Amino acid sequence: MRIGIVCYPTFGGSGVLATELGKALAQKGHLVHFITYQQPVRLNGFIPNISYHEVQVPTYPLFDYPPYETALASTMVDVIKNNHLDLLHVHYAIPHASAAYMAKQILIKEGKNIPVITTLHGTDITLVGRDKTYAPVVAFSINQSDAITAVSNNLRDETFKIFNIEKEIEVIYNFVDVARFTRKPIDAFKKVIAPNGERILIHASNFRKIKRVQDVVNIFFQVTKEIPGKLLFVGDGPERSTAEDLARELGVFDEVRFVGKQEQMEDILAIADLFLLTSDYESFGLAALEAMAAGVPVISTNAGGLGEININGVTGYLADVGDVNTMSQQALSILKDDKTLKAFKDRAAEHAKKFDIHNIIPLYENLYERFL
Ligand code: GMT
Repeated sequence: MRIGIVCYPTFGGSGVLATELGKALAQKGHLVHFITYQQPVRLNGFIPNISYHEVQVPTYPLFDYPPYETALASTMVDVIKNNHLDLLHVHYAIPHASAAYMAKQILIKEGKNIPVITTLHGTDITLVGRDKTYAPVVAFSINQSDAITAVSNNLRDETFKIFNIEKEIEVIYNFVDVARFTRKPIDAFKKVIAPNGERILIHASNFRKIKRVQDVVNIFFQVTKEIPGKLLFVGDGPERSTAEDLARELGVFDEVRFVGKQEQMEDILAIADLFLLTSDYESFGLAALEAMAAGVPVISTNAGGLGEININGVTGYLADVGDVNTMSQQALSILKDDKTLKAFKDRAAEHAKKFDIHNIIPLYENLYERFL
């Protein structure tokens, strides 16, 4: 098949997922064309069967806001026509679903009906999409898609609650390449981070408000009152300074490392003992799944779809949003002895296999085939 993929090229979960999907499809022999405004971060190195088309947005003194969506729709038309694409798969509704609708209508006038599949990822519905500034366009363009998928049952249900959706929404869970995340820890790296064998706790996100990174610091503070630990913060974003300030205030700053945006998550996760995800909402929590695939148990909130991947008492624990006391106790109960920790690690790794890339990619292929 010749497949166009549209996504955000950044470190966010939707872009990571879309890029990994494209790479996996290309490996299976499909021809994949990425259409984005920048090279996606996980699209590194030359991969046969993959082409990348950058959306150029020419500016003009009249434009306070260069019209990205118009440029994107025009690029879609160009790429679909010149590469004879069979379908277009857009990730994150805003503005990809409406740009795809525009491209589809243009091509219909030229005698080509390109199927459009929209995958909903989370904030495109629950946070940004529901804002009345965007909602009518989001609802309309989702309804105009030939197929709609959501990354969890929770997101599917939320979408039906928030919008008047006239079509079925299929749930296709996010996936992880388990083989890639099954790594032996690099001892030298572990020694640098935790020279005295401290437990290593980790959080990875875009540090937006919704992630509640202050809760991560508070949990770490409570844990290290009882056992020695180090905290790794991976990623960057607006709330980073909040986390830094709180770590200083609580006197744990020296035990915390901010390692910034990282591509080699598998190497970092390989040395970690516990992943913390304290979000107000997660449609899925791809970062937590990647942690589990690397054998790292997860303490998370029970918000959104997190309960669909993190199994309470098995792969980690879940607690109410903001309940840092419970999450600290849960963290301690996992980290308290090597035997318990090992049992949680093994079960997390085992459970992640359910979401292995090899199980999920065929679900997308089956969906595509229905439109050919
Ligand atoms: O979490 C973010 O802010 C990034 C966002 C994105 O669109 O990249 O992540 C969303 O999509 C991921 C991939 O499907 C999910 O794993 C995340 O849970 C979801 N984030 C939220 O729902 C807040």
